[in-house]
Amino acid sequence: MIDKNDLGLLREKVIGSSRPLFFFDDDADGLASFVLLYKLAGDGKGVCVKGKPILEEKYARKIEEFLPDRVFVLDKPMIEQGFLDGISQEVVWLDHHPVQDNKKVLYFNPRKNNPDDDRPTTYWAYQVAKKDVEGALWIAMVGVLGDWSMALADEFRKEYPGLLPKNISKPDKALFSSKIGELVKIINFNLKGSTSEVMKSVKIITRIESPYEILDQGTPKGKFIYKKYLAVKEIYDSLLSQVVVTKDKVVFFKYSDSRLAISSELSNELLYMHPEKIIMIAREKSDEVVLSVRSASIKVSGLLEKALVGINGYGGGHDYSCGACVNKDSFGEFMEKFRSLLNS
Ligand SMILES: [Mn+2]
Repeated sequence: MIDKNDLGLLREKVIGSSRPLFFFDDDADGLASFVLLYKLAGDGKGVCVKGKPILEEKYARKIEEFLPDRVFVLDKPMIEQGFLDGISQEVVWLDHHPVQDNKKVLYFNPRKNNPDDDRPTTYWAYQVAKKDVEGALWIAMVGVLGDWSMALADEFRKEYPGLLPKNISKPDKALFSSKIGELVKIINFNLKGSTSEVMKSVKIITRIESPYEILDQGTPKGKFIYKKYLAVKEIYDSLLSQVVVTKDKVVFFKYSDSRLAISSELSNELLYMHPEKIIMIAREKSDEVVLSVRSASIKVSGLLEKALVGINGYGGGHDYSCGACVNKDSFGEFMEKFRSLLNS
């Protein structure tokens, strides 16, 4: 966990910034932690870091543009050391992925004290912001649940019983059969598309006060967010309807859409619908195939790692939820190896 003293220090760093710049991951956990700390600071700017799990050195140019007095990095698993070495401002990093050993950064991560405590970034941002930020709980729940954690479920249920019914205790059920789960999907779909589109949604989300503005489309801001969700959902649902499930242990589906990366959402939902299967969703992107793999019972990351040996590609992730990027020409060979490992 992150102890009280460290949370207090993190809070001081946020409140004590007059022009903070926040880099955050491009998912619900990244966005929600940004919204909470941005509201706590009362000022600043957010940059959604898409595509890679690492904050690359090239992002330092954002600092030259904005000239912040302090820099925050939220929910990014890694930071390129060159980024930290190249800037003079203090960098504060809040994350919950495996612990890194970068220099020149004030690093908050619950795994430093306990490797098994991987409660989402938003959970910690909420502990820091909840006293001062009105309506912090619903946005916090979106971020936490977006990372498949129920860490705030009891607190949330008390305030919003209609959005998370009592009988739901597992994150997959919450994600795919409750109103708060739909809200996670709405937020995630608003993070798809071009950077300028995403930043427009992000700006609007920071100004939304209640989840019902979005769910019931009660205000123009809520309507905007919901409309963007529907546009992505149309593509998503059409892809979902093309997936063929047979007796095969593996559900494999390949699509090519250069604009929208929605494999992770597709594979999560397919696993919820078919928990006995291994889900493999592949997206073709120029000369690469980006793959998302899920299973409820088989440690697919081990299989993935072995299948990648000698293949032009790389991958990683969690035991039951991982991904890879494989050269188009090697993909057939990779799939053969993966299947033979699965059957042995
Ligand atoms: Mn996260």
